[in-house]
Amino acid sequence: MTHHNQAQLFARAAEFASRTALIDLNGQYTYQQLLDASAGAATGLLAGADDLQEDRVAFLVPSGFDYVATQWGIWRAGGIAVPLAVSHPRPELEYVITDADAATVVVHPEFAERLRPIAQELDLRFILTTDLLTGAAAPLPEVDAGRRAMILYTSGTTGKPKGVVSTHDNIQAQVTALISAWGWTPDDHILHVLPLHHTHGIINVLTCALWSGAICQMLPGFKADEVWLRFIDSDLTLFMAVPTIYNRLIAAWEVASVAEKEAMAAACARFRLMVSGSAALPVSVLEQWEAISGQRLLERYGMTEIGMALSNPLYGERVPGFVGSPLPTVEIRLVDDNGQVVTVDGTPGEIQVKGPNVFLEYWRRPEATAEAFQDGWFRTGDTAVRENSIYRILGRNSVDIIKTGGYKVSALEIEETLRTHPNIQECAVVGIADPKWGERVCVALVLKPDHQLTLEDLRDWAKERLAPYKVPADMQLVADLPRNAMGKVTKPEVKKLFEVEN
Ligand code: MCA
Ligand code: AMP
Repeated sequence: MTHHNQAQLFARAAEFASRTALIDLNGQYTYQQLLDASAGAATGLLAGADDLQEDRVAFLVPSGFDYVATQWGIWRAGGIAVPLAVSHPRPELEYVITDADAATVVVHPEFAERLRPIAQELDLRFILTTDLLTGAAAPLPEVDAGRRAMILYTSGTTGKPKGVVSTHDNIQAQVTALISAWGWTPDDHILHVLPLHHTHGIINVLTCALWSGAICQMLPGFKADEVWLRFIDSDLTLFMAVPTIYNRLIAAWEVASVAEKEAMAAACARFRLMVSGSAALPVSVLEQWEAISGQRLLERYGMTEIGMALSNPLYGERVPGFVGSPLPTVEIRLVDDNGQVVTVDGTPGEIQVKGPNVFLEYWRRPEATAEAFQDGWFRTGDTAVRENSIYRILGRNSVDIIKTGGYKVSALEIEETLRTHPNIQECAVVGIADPKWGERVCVALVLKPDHQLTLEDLRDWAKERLAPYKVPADMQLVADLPRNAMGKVTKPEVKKLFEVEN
């Protein structure tokens, strides 16, 4: 592979210098301001060195200009960006910082006290964004695009989340495929409401916008009423979100007045494209949204390890329930249970992916990386079927992977944490189909003799240890967990405990 310089994103930004790049709660920023602040940040991070040489820099910064300037600063200094989630409690943050073996943490003052104790305990360099982003710029290194750029943590079927390492080339391939497929131009203006520790928010929304010379308007999180206001008040052309968010926008529309509904519909009519992904889009949601907004959502399929892989067309028919066909430069094959490549339409198989978009490795996990590939193809663990050249997702290979609110969570990881609760003897976590969340996290518990536990107490306890989307939404107390003849917990039986309830 020929490697070019990582600096392409920044060279492009220089061409758009005087244009608006970002809008956040504090104001508007041009591409030049982003270049200046990130050069200062890079210089500060380098602290006299020539190149960070892939040192990991973890950063906890709310959505907005400071987040992007920090991310760009890390890249321009030759570091690996490790975004931390503002919603995470201390143990989750500590896990990511430790696993990534970060030497430096950059933190916005709002979150300083959450990270300071961790930085002290681990003896890390601790920098406030207020200091980093105002520094003067010195010459910066040339960074080869084949180098590691980012680590995103993703839950898997085994234990703790793994760090997905993408190179600058991977990011460029992921971004440019989407820009060409979805027709991004400098005239686009997107509203960003997604978390910034996952691909959807970082690549599909933020980096595609900035690569294109477009405007990215960043809100610090999703609130349905606020989003409707922005739809009405801003000249937006694009919106991208998870099905749970479209659900909530529909719910807010339902309680609006007739006049408000007219303004909402008129606002939506101005968009050129709205996209859904990260979890299956129920056909009912697609239909309701189309009735409200006049927009037929473009559903696409992706994964942290590969960026986006399959997409419905920008022009042409978007068939409800289908995720379309391979994006430019992405190769897809389906492989059946016997490891054979599926050649006939209508036969289900595991989606396997090849192309410049596919990640480099799981951070410091060579065995997990090797297991994730079959003959050079990345094994997604998702099953699909192809019909008339377009793909439909059928489900996942593992019951222990749950998708809730667009977040991928591991049942085993949650169980591991819950088992450390002093009142819990045994537990089994399952994902139960849910109209709001796609799936919701539920746990069957066996308590220790003579111990009690309410759902509220369990949730309070879990919130201090797990990301909010991993905290069980529902629980059932049982005398024993259902097991098969081998003594293994039977998850389908556990699921029935909750499904009866519905
Ligand atoms: C939060 N709560 C939940 C969940 N999440 N309850 C059940 N299930 C959940 N998943 C609870 C909270 O604990 C809280 O309860 C109450 O709901 C409100 O919490 P809040 O934090 O306000 O929720 P929210 O912020 O409104 O979250 C909803 C959301 C969010 C905006 C839809 O889940 C979200 O941003 N999802 C997007 C995730 C995403 O970007 N995924 C992309 C990764 P209490 O009141 O008791 O405290 S996937 C990806 O990148 C791949 C590549 C791809 O294909 O895109
Ligand atoms: P993550 O690892 O968090 O990036 O999540 C990737 C997973 O989300 C995929 O492996 C799928 O299971 C799921 N996913 C993403 N997009 C879709 C979609 N359009 N339909 C169904 N599942 C999806």
